[in-house]
Amino acid sequence: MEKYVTANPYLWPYNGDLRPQNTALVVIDMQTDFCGHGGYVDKMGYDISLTRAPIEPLKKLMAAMRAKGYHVMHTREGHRPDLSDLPANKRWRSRQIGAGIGDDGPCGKILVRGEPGWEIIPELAPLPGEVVIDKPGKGSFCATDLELILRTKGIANLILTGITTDVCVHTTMREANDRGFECLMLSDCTAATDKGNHEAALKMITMQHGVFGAHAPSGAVLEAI
Ligand code: C5J
Repeated sequence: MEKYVTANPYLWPYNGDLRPQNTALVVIDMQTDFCGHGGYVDKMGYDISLTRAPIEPLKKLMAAMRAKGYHVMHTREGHRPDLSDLPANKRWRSRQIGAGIGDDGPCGKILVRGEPGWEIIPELAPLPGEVVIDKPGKGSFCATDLELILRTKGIANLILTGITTDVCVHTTMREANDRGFECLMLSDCTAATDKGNHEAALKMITMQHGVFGAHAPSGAVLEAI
């Protein structure tokens, strides 16, 4: 029986093949560095109440999807402690805004693997056995084994959540769409450091009848599953 999420601009997934076996909830970069006090986003001077907004809806969604047996996966943006995977222009750019990646901050070295700021926040911690992807960039497919894992598990549909809508979540959606994955971004389980950018990122998805996929509030997924 076909099953769909009521989404914009089309009922998602396109083929109605929505099952726990072929669908993953991907929770992107819900780390202290992006939504905690003293983390990277806070140090840059952005309002972390914006990036914290998805926490509650995500808790509810993760519990529901886990209970139904859907795949739940997580990503963490961060660099090796020796910074050998940190491009010079990324380090330079972050220093210009006062939050140098690899430099000491209130939560340890900013965006460095193993540091307190790099950890996923405890409220949304992965459960044992859930896939966690460590990525050095914005996209979750760049320099990671995510695609291999998804293909091995037979996953075709990705429900994309986390922070930030316009940077890591959007980059991941674009990478995934180009690889043929069917993507849904959740409007209340994502957030940007700028409200206008969040809205714009959602609107971009809807162009050309869903050029990167579709978007919906998490309530629509809860209803469908
Ligand atoms: C950024 C992210 N904004 N997770 N990373 O650098 O969106």
